[in-house]
Amino acid sequence: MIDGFRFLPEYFSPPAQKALLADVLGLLDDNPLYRGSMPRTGKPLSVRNTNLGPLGWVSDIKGYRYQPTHPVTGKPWTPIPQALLDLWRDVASFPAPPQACLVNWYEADSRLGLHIDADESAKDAPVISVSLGSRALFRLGGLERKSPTSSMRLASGDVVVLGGAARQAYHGVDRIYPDSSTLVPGGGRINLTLRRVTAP
Ligand SMILES: O=C(O)CCC(=O)C(=O)O
Ligand SMILES: [Mn+2]
Repeated sequence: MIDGFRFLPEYFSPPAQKALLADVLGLLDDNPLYRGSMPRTGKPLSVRNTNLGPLGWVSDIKGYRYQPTHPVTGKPWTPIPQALLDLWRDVASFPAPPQACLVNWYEADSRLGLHIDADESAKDAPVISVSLGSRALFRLGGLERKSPTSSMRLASGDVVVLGGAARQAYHGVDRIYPDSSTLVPGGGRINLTLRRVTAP
């Protein structure tokens, strides 16, 4: 496994998952899920997104970027919930807080192609990911698209840390296992990724 990858199974207990999910669902009214699109082609993304925090990751025909406002409502994103800031303090080993929490909402047939998280200038901060709801088949590769990959299932409450070399590693989600959890309404999966965007 590539250096700097950490898997923290069941980091969040079932009650903590419920509380975190309630926080996130409660914030969707002000930060509605929307469907972004691929740069250049405009092809719709398979997952719907929203963000929390001072900056949010956005993808549209013009490209990938971070911005302080929701692309549909034009309003600032709501602050990142305390439980996620606590997670960052606990595992990030980074002296400044995360600036973006990307919320990915996977439905039964959603997937996320192999990619590197490359739109942040704070390259020495990890990306920390929290899974809620149905299980996912997560694929982790190396520094090149053609590097060998390995797959693992991520379940509700699991946390993954992409730090060190793994921060620049290819990764993606091949599929989810819909209805493997009843936590998320509709049997879907929510993934939350905490990111530091600018160097402190
Ligand atoms: O859903 C996941 O487990 C990974 C999400 C991810 O890689 C991303 O949002 O960049
Ligand atoms: Mn990613």
